[in-house]
Amino acid sequence: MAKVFERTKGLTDKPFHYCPGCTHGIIHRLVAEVLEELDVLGKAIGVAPVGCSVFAYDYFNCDMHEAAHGRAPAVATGIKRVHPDSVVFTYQGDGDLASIGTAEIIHAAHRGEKITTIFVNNAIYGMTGGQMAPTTLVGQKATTAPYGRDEKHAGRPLKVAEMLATIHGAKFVERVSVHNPANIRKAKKAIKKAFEVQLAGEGFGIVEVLSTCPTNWGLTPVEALKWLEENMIPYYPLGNFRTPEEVK
Ligand SMILES: Cc1ncc(C[n+]2csc(CCOP(=O)(O)OP(=O)(O)O)c2C)c(N)n1
Ligand code: SF4
Repeated sequence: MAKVFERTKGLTDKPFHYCPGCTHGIIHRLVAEVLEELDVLGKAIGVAPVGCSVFAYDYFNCDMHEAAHGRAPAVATGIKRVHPDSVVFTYQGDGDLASIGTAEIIHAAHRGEKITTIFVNNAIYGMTGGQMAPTTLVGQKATTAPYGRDEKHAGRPLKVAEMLATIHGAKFVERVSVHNPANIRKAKKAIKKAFEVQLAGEGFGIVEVLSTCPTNWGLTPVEALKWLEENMIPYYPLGNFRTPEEVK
């Protein structure tokens, strides 16, 4: 019988530890499939963050390195400069990238480092129990904002893709979502383009992926997908903010 679907070689056999309905797993699969399709698993080096995806180093079937909280772009910079022929990526949550690691991501983009960042925005600190992140929506409840994020106190949520698109060295910037199959397909295309930008030697590339955290949002997996669509997408519009001519 003809095989119509096969598990990607880009993932190891280790079962994911993610909560039921968490979309980190989908995003892992997309990155792994892209690395396999581009035939770069043998020269890919990923940098895992601190956060729920800390064990990414066990899941991706390529060389992996762990970084201290928020420092993945700095670690990836060093790896890429020492091994310019490798394909280097970071996988980071919004607490990791948009809070403690804000300086590292802005300066990696500013320097035009030839690395690819997969930025998982689930609007909350997942691993540590649901604290407010820079990306938490106004009115959204968090353990450190029990009445919901107050704009007067915490400002508006940070739009990372829009902010990085203003930086010259950021050559590919796109925001996608994985809340339904059509968007999962678009997300994969964007991730592939971001890696192609690196392979073309163009500069820094980032894909912001809107993701769910049913556990800390206090919703079922299905409710969480709906909540993302109805609440996150209006504030975080999907789309491409920058693509170099070479990969259009
Ligand atoms: C230097 C340092 N500060 C704080 C922490 C605690 N910490 C671990 S994970 C995390 C937040 C992770 O949230 P996010 O990056 O959004 O990823 P998620 O778990 O939601 O995927 C924090 C604050 C730490 N491990 N190291
Ligand atoms: S706490 Fe949230 S982000 Fe972390 S694995 Fe569970 S659902 Fe996913």
